Formats: sequence, structure tokens, C-alpha cells
Amino acid sequence: MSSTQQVSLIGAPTDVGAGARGASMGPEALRVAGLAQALRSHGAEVLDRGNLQGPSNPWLDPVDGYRHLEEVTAWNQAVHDAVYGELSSGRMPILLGGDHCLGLGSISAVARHCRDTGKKLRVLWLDAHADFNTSLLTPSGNIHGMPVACLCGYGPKELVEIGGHVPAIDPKWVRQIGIRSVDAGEKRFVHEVGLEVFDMRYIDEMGMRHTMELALATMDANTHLHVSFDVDFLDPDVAPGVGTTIPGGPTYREAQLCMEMIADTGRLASLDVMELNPALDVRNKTALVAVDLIESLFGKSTLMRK
Ligand code: 4U7
Ligand code: MN
Ligand code: MN
Ligand code: MN
Repeated sequence: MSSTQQVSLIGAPTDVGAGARGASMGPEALRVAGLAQALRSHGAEVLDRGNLQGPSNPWLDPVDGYRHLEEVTAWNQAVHDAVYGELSSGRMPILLGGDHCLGLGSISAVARHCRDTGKKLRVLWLDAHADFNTSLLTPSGNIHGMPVACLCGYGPKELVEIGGHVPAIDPKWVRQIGIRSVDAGEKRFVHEVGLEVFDMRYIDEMGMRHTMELALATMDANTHLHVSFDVDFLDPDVAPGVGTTIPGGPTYREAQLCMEMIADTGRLASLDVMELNPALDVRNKTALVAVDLIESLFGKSTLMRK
């Protein structure tokens, strides 16, 4: 791409949707790890918009299958408005989470922008989890396990309506990669809806290269590619600083290849970096790995191809 990439960092310091406290410190840890400078070194023009504000975490039990629905709604509304604003002014938003319930606010804004501009949306969901629970299926009530279902129209009215169009997205636009922990009811629902999932078994057998070739197929010059990167996608050896570590994730090199192949498409137009939990990290290691991988999304490793 020839024109300079105009990037806006948006911090969303909350853990209202999670089951462990601490993802609220994610945005600052990513800043401390040098995210803005790293993006600049790859030619992006970066504005750090600072942090959004929202209600504090009341740390209460779930009600009717949802924990903190009111607070989650307020945060998602703030994220939606900020992401939509950046996209409308031609900038690439990078959402710094915060827990993954905020993927709903972010992606509903991206979908709205795509409707405005006639773009075709593709969502890559990099995660150990499918995040496709509903209030009836969830074993925890934590809304960070529900954003994909909400985006597809399955969820409470206040959440599914945030982007102004229900459903915000079609499940056919989503590709999930790295999945290895799905709850029993959630699994049935993923199959019923026909979500395209490249789970760890698939990646083990077919390799990351083949996986990404399929996940990135059917994109064209008119495609807006959104990446929602839950840091627990990575193997816990590489990335211990997350609330829900699940063993058996992509290695450092597999994750790099995934990011490099996304970069090669030239279509990346918005990004979420979610679920980083500095309270569980070791000397900010996970934040540094996340920044390293985001650099690859911006072309760090294209040395051999220039
Ligand atoms: B994350 C879980 F039960 N499925 O719903 C749930 F295993 O954003 C975990 O991907 C959800 O980190 C994890 O609570 C949400 C659980
Ligand atoms: Mn997630
Ligand atoms: Mn996850
Ligand atoms: Mn998590």
C-alpha cells in the first residue's frame, strides 16, 4: 500500500465482561511495551487517543445468565462510537482491551462502516475460545464468552442492537483460528450456525500456512479485513499474561506466520488486541510478544519479499 497508514489507538480499560480481574490494565501494558513507536517504525502515522471511560467493575454474580450486562452495554457503546468515529475519518482503529466483550462494540462499528461504504467485511477471530455462548448456554455468565454470538444476533436486545442493524454481521463473514476450548452447548450452537472454525486440531494436521490460505481466501480489493486478536490465542508458554490460559496454542513462529500472511493481503483495516492481563504476566512479556506480533501485521517480516 502506498499511502501512509493513519492509525488511532483506543484504550478500553475494563474487565467487566471477564471472569478474572486485570484485563483493565491491558491498554497501559501495551503502551509500556512500545506499541505506538513500533507501529511508527513500520511507517504508520499513530495517534494515541487515550482511554475511553465507563462504569467500574461492580464484581457481582450473573443475573439471568449475564454478569454486569448494564456495565458491559455502556462500555460497548463507548467503544462502538469511538471505533466508528475513527473509521469515518479514514483512520484505522486499534482497540486496546480490555476484555473481549468489547469485540462487540468494535466489530458492530466496523460492520456499520462497511454498510456505509459498500465494503465487504471479513472478521478473523484469533482465540482459544469461540466466544459463541448465550445466556442459556454459558457456564459462567461472563459476557466476554458471548461477543460473536451477539454480533450474529443471538444475545440481549441492548447488546445486539448497538451497531444499529440486527444482526450486525453474518456468521459467513467470520473465520475463527486457534480454537481449543468450546463449551458443550456452545459447540452445538457453533455447528448449528455454521461458523467456520480452524481449530488447533486442524492447524496441527494441516499447518498454519494452509489454514491461513483458506481463512484468507475469497477476499478482494473491496474487502475490509478486521482482526480480533484475543491474546489467549497464543500458547501459554509464549503468552502467560491472560485470564484464561488454555494449553496447546500456536507457537511463536506459527503466530508470526499467521500475522505475516494477514499483512501480505494488504487488506487489514481494523484491529482489536484483547484480554491481555498484566496482573498475571511476567515482566510484561505477554505485552511485548503482542507488540511483536502486531508489528508483523504491519509488515515487519516482509524482508524477503520486498
Ligand atoms: B475469551 C468460557 F466457560 N467459554 O463462556 C465462558 F470456558 O474472550 C470462557 O475468549 C470464555 O477469553 C472466554 O466463560 C472468553 C468458559
Ligand atoms: Mn475471546
Ligand atoms: Mn479467549
Ligand atoms: Mn480470556
